[in-house]
Formats: sequence, C-alpha cells, structure tokens
Amino acid sequence: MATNKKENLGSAKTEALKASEKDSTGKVMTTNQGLKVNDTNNSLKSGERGSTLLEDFLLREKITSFDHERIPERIVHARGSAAHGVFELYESIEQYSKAGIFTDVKRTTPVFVRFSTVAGSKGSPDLARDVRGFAVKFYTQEGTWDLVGNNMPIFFIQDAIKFPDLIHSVKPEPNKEIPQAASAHDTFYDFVSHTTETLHNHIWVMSDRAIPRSFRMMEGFGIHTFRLINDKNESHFVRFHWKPKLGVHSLTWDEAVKINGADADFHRRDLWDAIDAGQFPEWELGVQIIPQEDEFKFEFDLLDPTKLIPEEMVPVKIIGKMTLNKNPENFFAETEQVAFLPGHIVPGIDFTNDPLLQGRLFSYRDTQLSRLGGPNFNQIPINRPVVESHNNQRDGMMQTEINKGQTAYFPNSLSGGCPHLAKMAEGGFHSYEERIDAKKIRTRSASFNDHFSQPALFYRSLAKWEQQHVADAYTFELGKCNHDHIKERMLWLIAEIDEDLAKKVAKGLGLEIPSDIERPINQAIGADANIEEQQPPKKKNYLDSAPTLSQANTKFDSIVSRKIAVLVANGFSMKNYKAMADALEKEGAVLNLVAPHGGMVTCDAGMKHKVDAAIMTTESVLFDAVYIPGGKESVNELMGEAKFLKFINEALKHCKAIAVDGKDNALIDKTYLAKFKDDAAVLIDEKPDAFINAIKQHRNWDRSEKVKEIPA
Ligand code: HDE
Repeated sequence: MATNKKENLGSAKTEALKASEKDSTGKVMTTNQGLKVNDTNNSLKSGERGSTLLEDFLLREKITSFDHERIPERIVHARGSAAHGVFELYESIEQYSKAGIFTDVKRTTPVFVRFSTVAGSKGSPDLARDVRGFAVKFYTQEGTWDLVGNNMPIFFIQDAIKFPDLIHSVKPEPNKEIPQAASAHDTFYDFVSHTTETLHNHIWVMSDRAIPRSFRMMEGFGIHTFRLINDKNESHFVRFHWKPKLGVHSLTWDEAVKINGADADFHRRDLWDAIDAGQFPEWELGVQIIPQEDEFKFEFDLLDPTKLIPEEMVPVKIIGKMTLNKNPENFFAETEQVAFLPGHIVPGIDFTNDPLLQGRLFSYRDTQLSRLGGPNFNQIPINRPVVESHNNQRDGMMQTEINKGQTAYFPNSLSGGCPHLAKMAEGGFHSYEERIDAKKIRTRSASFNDHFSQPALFYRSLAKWEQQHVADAYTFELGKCNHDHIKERMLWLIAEIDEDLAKKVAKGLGLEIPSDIERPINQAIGADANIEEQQPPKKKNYLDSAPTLSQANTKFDSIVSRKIAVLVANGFSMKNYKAMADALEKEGAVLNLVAPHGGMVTCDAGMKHKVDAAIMTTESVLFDAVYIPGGKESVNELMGEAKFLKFINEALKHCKAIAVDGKDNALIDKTYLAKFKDDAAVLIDEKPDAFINAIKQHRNWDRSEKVKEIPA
C-alpha cells in the first residue's frame, strides 16, 4: 500500500532519453526491417509435418536475435540496481573548485546511480555479506563526471595490480565454482590472511555495513583522495561522502540469510518500490577538504586507500543533495549498459597518485570494450553526455553517429581547424601540474605499512551490539573454512587488531590463538623487497574513538517507507487498526495486511479489506515491524496457524518493534511476547506514537542477549 504517490520526476537526462524510447502500444508487429508480420508462432516447413526451411528469414531473425541477447556480465559488481535522479548544490565551494557542479547553486544536474554487490553473479541474491557499489554518473554541463564509489570508506588493497588476486580469491573457487556471492571460503581467507593491507576493509565487511537494510540507508564514499582545483589552479585534497537522509541501518545476519531465500531481490525491490511510491531516496553530498600543505600532517598517507580520514579529524562539509526520482524504463538498456569510468572527470576535479585510483583509470575503459563490444559504448543512450561531443575518433563496431566532412584529424585547415581546442578560460581541461622528481621504481611506499591501527579504531568505535555482530561474522566466515592453518593465521591477525575480539572468535571456532605465525606477516611484497621494512608495525592509537563510524550514532528520525506487517484474520478490530494505520501512514510507513489467505478479510465493522500477502507467501524478515490488532475471532484464527507464531517470534528475535492491541490478546502467551512484555519496543495497548518512536529506532538492540533463547 503505497502512500503519497507522486509522479516520477526524472531529469534533463531522462527527457533526452525519450528520443531513444520505443513504445509498441497499439502498433503492428514487424520485422526489424518494418515488414508486417502475419505469423510469429509457426516456422516455414516443407509440409505440415516436414522439416523447417532455410528460407525462413522470420525464424532466423527472431532466433539469432535471441541467441545473442546476453552480454558478458561485469567481472565485479555484476549484480546491480539503478535509478535516475538529480543533484542540487546547497552552497558554492568556488574557493576549492571551479567545477560548475560545485559553484552553480541554480543548477539541477541529472544523475544515474547504480548500486551493486561485488562478488556475486548478475542473478545472485541481494543480501550477500559484501561491499556495496555506489556509482554515480553526473551529467554535467561541462561533460560527464563519474564518482564510482562504495558504501565503505576504504578499500582492501593499496595497489591496482593486486585487484585480480583479491577478486580471484573471493569469487567462487575455480575448480568447483562454489560458493556463489559469499566470502566465507578458504581461498578468500588464504588471501586475506597473507595480505594484511586487506584487514581494514575486511573488518568493515564483518560489520553490519555489509548487510544494509536498504540501498537507501547506506553511506557512499569516493574512497580515494581526489583533488579539487579552483580558478586560480590551486589544489586542495578532497574525499567525497554520501550521507543518506534516512540514516545508516542494517539487518542481522540471520535475517540476511533468510531474506536471500524469501526475496532474493530484496534491495532491488525496495529501491524500485520506494521510487515508484514517490518516496524518493535522498543523500547529501559531503566533502572532507585537506589543504595541500597538510598532505603530510596525518599518521597515515592520504594516498593510501585502505585508510579513512576520521570525521573527528577532518569534518565533512555538506554541500548538496541527490534525489533519486525515476526508475529506469528498461533494465538492460540503462542499468546493464551504463558504463562508469573513474576517468570521467570535469575541470575543477582531478586525480591524485593513489596507486589504486591510477590503476582504475585504466581498467574501467578497458573492461567496457569487452563488456559492451567496442569503443563506441559512449554512444549508448544512457552513456551519452547531456552536452555535445566532437572529436576525430571514428568508426569501430556499432558506430551510430554520422560524422560529416572531409577531415578526421587535427590540426586541419580543410575543416577550418574544427573541432577546435578550448582554452582553459573557455573550460578546456588541463591536468593539475604536480611537481614530480622521482625515480621509476616498483615498490610500495613505507608510509602505507600501518595495517592494524585503523581496523582497531573502527572496532573500538562500535557500540557493544555492533562489536558482537563483528565477532559473530568472523566466527561464521572462518567457521566455513576448511583449513585450520588459515583460521589460525586469521586469529593471530585479529588479535593484533583486538585481543578480546580474537578470543571470542577463537572460542566459536574451538581453536587457540597462535602465539606467533609464519613470517613474513604481510606477503604482498616483491621478492627482493626489504622484508623487515615492509611488515606492518604494531597498531598505534592516534584517536581513542571515532563515533561517526558507529551506526549507533546515525539518524533515527523517520519511518518513511518502513514496511509494517499487520497480522489479521476475519473479525480484526477496525477501531484500533484505523487509529494505528492512519498514524503510521501519516508518517510515511507502508502497511501490508498479512492474513491466513489471499483475497479479502472482513473486520469487526463488517468492512472488507484487501490482503497484501497470504502468510504462505511471506516472511517476517521482509518487514521492519509488526502490528497485531485485537479482535477475538481474528486472534483465534491467527493462533491456529503456526507460521503466524513463528512470524512474531522471529520479529522479536530480530529486535524489531512489535505493537499488540489488548493485554488479553491470546497471541502474547502463545509466543515469546509473554517474556518480553517490559521490552522498550514491545508495545502492548500503547498509543501509535510509542510504536512510531520504536520503529524510528530501527531495532531495540538492548534485546539482543535475551532473544538468544528464542528458537526462531
Ligand atoms: Fe571497481 N571495477 N575496481 N572499484 N568498481 C569495476 O568496471 C577495478 C574499486 C566499483 O555499477 C569494473 O564497469 C579495479 C574501488 C564500482 O557499473 C572494473 C580496482 C572502488 C563498480 C573495475 C577497483 C570500486 C566497479 C567492472 C582496483 C570504490 C560498479 C565493471 C584498482 C571506490 C560500477 C566495470 C557499475 C566496477 C575495476 C577497485 C567501485 C573491472 C582494477 C576502490 C561501484 O573495471
């Protein structure tokens, strides 16, 4: 039941895409050549029961087109979902950047955003424990800018040349192609345990950030340090952040595992439904600005993508807002064919020497060549800039433009020197002139060697319940590995991060933390490297805690788009239900009537209500909260169906808000609700406001310890 339905809005880009849209409503069927088709159900045969004839051009066109429908899926981030929207700037930051998108507050810049998991295939379930991609294409007036980020502020490795190793280790093992979309296997931990630079991103993956409640409730990060360049050609370092208006919220691992079975498209559906209902997802864009002269001020290297800059050290300045306001018209044409390239930048933004970023600048263009079939992928409608493009690049597979004129070279006189060059003052791009005086060398800077301080800072900064989830995740993941030497190596490394954490994990694995491990600890070094110099030092403590890293300190002020299951059967109390439903819907929640059967249920006022889901077709893990209106007849019927009892117990176990009408509601004693009557988010006969406040809290994690006894 969607509320506040608004029209999809779109942007200047979605308007431009209309020229490529095709609508067959009311049209006759034709071949690709426009020939009207009279029969698409039978092939041309030599007699009614004879063989099909080679002559059948209709069969050939239809079948060959079908045979070639698939393109290679992305080698990483294959599973994704996307939407159109707009970016608006709150205030100009012209002191830092001359980019139009950062100086012109009157502009509305179209965007296309693709969210993804990393490891799984295109059809893998949404709730894998994984990093999420957060790729934003800004169609700006100065050309397209792609901010191709993730939902975690750091990456696993420091140098792009390690990327194939990392991905080969996490992908399904090559001999048996198992497991799909899961990091919990030997090859990944073999790699991680020998490559200590991965430990920071890895502990984030063990945290709740890796199982978001929704794409709409996760942060995004550009990760690398980029440069902003102002009109005096001065450079400032910058890190980009996306902050979701709905706060940062996650699921529990038990829910994630069950959701993957109950609704493998959980995140995709959630994004689509919210936009379709006019509940447009929003993020604010923030920047951490670091003056050029502060480059060496930190205990870590700004060029090291495995390090974050704590907001407690450099605050995030919020400068604008992105709103996703239109679903794609066609998944393949837009979401699948969109090509993001970190190399797509505009004047006012530039790169740094982060060796991971440098490698990415090569990889993304390269991968599109095989994925999209050639160098003209920029002509696919979703990839076209909103401004004109002119150059002397020509021909190639699937060229769709008809370039006029005699010349395709520069300089020329025959075409009056066109297309001509743009001076910087006219917006011509000019790379930042960084002074370099160096020897050519294949090595890793020693300033990248601290691999334990930031994982420890992250763990220290989490709330108790978040720390417990991290310990459970390590125990689960390592518990899925078969080789003890890999688990022990991991235990030793975890102990370097935090000893208590390692003890918890060791207990779960039934193993001892080894007193030492085979040297060198970090094996991601060259054969002739100085082994001692390249080993990670003991962790440092340059910040006691960074509260902004904890989801306990996120926003808890909205229930917009939260899904509430209302458990009902014939005879449910209309009076109570109406008061609750009105209050919840006013706040933007989405209510679903879950009943013993599909069709209609009749309330005690004799009115018929449409059932949204028969209990057989749904699960409590698909909802944020549960409401059980009173009504004796209704409650009696629900009690007779064991799945309703499981539904309630499971919601309780996952620390969700539950509201029940009637202290004498027999479902209380029939479920574990009886033991949780005093729980802050179990609301018996309370006003809708109390329920709304409990839903805003997302979960009552204080319940975590006590719910262990619920066998749901
Ligand atoms: Fe990517 N990455 N990546 N990556 N990445 C790709 O490009 C690569 C990295 C990210 O929704 C590929 O078009 C290398 C960091 C996202 O279409 C490929 C390295 C970050 C997406 C590629 C990295 C990302 C990709 C595969 C190490 C966060 C999905 C398909 C140097 C800042 C974009 C494609 C979409 C996709 C290479 C590391 C984010 C193969 C070599 C760090 C969100 O080119």
